[in-house]
Amino acid sequence: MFRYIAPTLTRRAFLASAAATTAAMLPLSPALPSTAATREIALRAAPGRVRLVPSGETTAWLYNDTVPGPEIRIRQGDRLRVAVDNALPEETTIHWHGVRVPNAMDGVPHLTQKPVGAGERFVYEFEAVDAGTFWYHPHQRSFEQVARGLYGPLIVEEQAPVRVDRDVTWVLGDWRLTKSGALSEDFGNRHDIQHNGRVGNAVTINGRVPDDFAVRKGERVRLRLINAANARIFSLDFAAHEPVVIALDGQPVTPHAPKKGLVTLGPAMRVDVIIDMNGNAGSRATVTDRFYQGLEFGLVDLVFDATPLRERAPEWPIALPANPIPEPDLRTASRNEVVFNGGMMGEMVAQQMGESMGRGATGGMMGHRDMMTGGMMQMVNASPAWFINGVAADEASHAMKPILTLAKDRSHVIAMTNATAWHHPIHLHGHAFRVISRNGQPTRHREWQDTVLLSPREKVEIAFVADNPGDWMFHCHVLEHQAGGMMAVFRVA
Ligand SMILES: [Cu+2]
Repeated sequence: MFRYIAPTLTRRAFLASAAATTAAMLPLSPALPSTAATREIALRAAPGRVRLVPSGETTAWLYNDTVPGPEIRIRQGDRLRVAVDNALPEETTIHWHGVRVPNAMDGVPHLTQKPVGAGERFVYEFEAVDAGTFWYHPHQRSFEQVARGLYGPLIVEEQAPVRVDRDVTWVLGDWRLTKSGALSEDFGNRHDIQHNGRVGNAVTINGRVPDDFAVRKGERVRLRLINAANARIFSLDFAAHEPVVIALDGQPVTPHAPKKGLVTLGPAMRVDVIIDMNGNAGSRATVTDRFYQGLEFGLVDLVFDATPLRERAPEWPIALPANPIPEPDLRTASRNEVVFNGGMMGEMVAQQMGESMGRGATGGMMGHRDMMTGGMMQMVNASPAWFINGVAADEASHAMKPILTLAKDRSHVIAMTNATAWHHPIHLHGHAFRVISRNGQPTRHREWQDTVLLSPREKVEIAFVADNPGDWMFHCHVLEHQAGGMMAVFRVA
C-alpha cells in the first residue's frame, strides 16, 4: 500500500536539530509590553528548505524556518501572545490543538476568524489554563499546510512537574517524498480522501529521519509524544522498556502501562510516558512502530552511554496533578448520537451495523443510503466522501450549521458510532472530554482526551461539561477525511 524510504537512508542524529529548534524561538519586538506572566512569541509562516533526510534538502512550509516550528514552552496560568505573520502564498490560521482557548482564538477560518491573508498579521492571545503537551497547526487547508510542514509543539509545564532526569519532546512527522526528496504534490487526492489519508514514506522525529537517541542506564525520561502526521497512526514498541502513560492529549491520567506495552497515537494525539532506561551500558534498543501489520519499522535506536547514570530506576512519584476541568454529571447529561459514514467499503459496514445504529442517527443513515443507491462506483467519483449524521461539510468554506446545540455549563454525552471500515481520530475543539465507554464497556481510566481514536465499527461514548461558549469544530483529524467532508460544528450556548 505504501513503502518506507526511511529505513534505507543513512540515519542521522536529530539532537542537533532539536537544539536548533529551541534556539529559533524568537522573542517578539521589544516595543510590545511584557509582564512576567505573559509570554510573547513571533511565528512567521513561510516557504523554506529543510533537511528531513540526509540525502538532501526539501522545500517545505515552515514556522520560523524550522520543522517542527519552535517549541513554545510556558507555565500553567501564563498568558501566551503569539503574533503570526503570514508569508505564505495563501491564507492561513493557527489552531492551538487541545488548549481550551476562547472561541475567537481557536483559529478556524470563517467560523472563529477571518483567515489571515498573505502578507497579513494576526495576534492570538489566551491563558494556558491546563498544563500538558499540546501543539499548533493551521486549520486553513490543513491537509496541505500541515503536510508541507506547518506544525509545532506547545508545552505547558505544571507548577510542580513530576521529577525526571530529562523532559523530551518527540514531534512525529510523516512525509510523502519523491525519489529526489521533494514533497509529493498530490495533496488531497481522491484516493487518499477515500482511504486512510495521506500516509507518507518518511517518518521524522523533530523534523529529521532519526538516527540514534542517546540515553543512560537508570535515566528517567518524560517523553512527550506528539503525532503531527496528516494520517499515519503510530503504535510504538519500546523493546524491553516498560513505558508508563501519565498523560493523554496533555491531560493527566492514572499512570498505567499501555495495552501490550504499545503506545498508540492517532493523528493529532499526544501521549506523555515515563520511561526508565534499563539497557546495559553500551547497548542499543530499537523503538519499533507496529501499527500497520506487515509494515513494522525501526523508528529510532536508544543508544546507551558507556557510563550508567544509576544502577536502578529511581522511586520518584509519577502521577500528575489534575487540570481544572469541570466533571460531567452523567445522571443529568443530555444524550446525543453521532454517526460517521462514508469512505471506501462504507456501504458494507452500513449494512453490517444495520439495526445496531442509534435511533437518533436514522435520518443521517437514510441520507447516506440514498446517496449510496447508485453503488460503489458513483461513490468513487462523487465528492464529498465522508458524512457526520448524513451531512458532509464543505472544507473549503468551513460553512456549517451546528449539528448540535449544547446547553452551556450542562453535561453532555456524545455517543459516536464509526460506521466505516476505517480508523478515525475524532477531535473536539474548545473542550476536553472523558472517554467513558467503548463498545458498551466502561473505560478503565475514564481518560480525558481532546482527540479519540475510533476503530472501524467501534462505538465510543464521551462526556463533558460544555463550559466554553461558541461554535466549535468536531472533526476527523485524518486531514484528508476532514477535507472530504468529515467535520461538523457543535454550538455551546
Ligand atoms: Cu477519519
